Amino acid sequence: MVFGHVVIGPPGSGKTTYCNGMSQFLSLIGRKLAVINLDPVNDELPYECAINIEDLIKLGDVMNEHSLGPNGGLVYCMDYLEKNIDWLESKLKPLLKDHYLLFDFPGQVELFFLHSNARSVIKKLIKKIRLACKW
Ligand SMILES: Nc1nc2c(ncn2[C@@H]2O[C@H](COP(=O)(O)OP(=O)(O)OP(=O)(O)O)[C@@H](O)[C@H]2O)c(=O)[nH]1
Ligand SMILES: [Mg+2]
Repeated sequence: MVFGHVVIGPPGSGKTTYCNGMSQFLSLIGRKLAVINLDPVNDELPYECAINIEDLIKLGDVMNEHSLGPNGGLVYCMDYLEKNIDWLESKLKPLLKDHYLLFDFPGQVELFFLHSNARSVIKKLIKKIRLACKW
């Protein structure tokens, strides 16, 4: 069984702060943990990041190459992540045995409502790594 938190919520609601605090707490109680940053807008991460979406795709590159603004660029990045979910799976594989996983998601509402690509990424994660989820 894989344990972890998929941290979602409105912009600025404290998702990254929560991941940072929870990672400190888990470290203190001796748990192995991995924080997975899936927010391409997270510039300065306060936590040590095991997997970073920036290694797959960079928002700045997307905005330049496709003449998109930050919101359109973010939608593009999440589409790209969904289409390349194998990249994430392969990075997660070595962590699944004994790490507690914290997924830091972006907060833009359009990712969850107008477009469902972030929702689809979450569904794929839950299915593929059998992450038990409590909403
Ligand atoms: N007062 C207070 N401030 C908080 C709390 N959690 C986070 N903050 C502050 O709120 C701001 C946003 O926090 P983040 O953790 O970056 O929020 P986020 O949800 O990751 O933001 P996005 O990734 O931009 O959607 C920061 O300045 C935090 O210091 C909290 O529980 N109380
Ligand atoms: Mg954040």
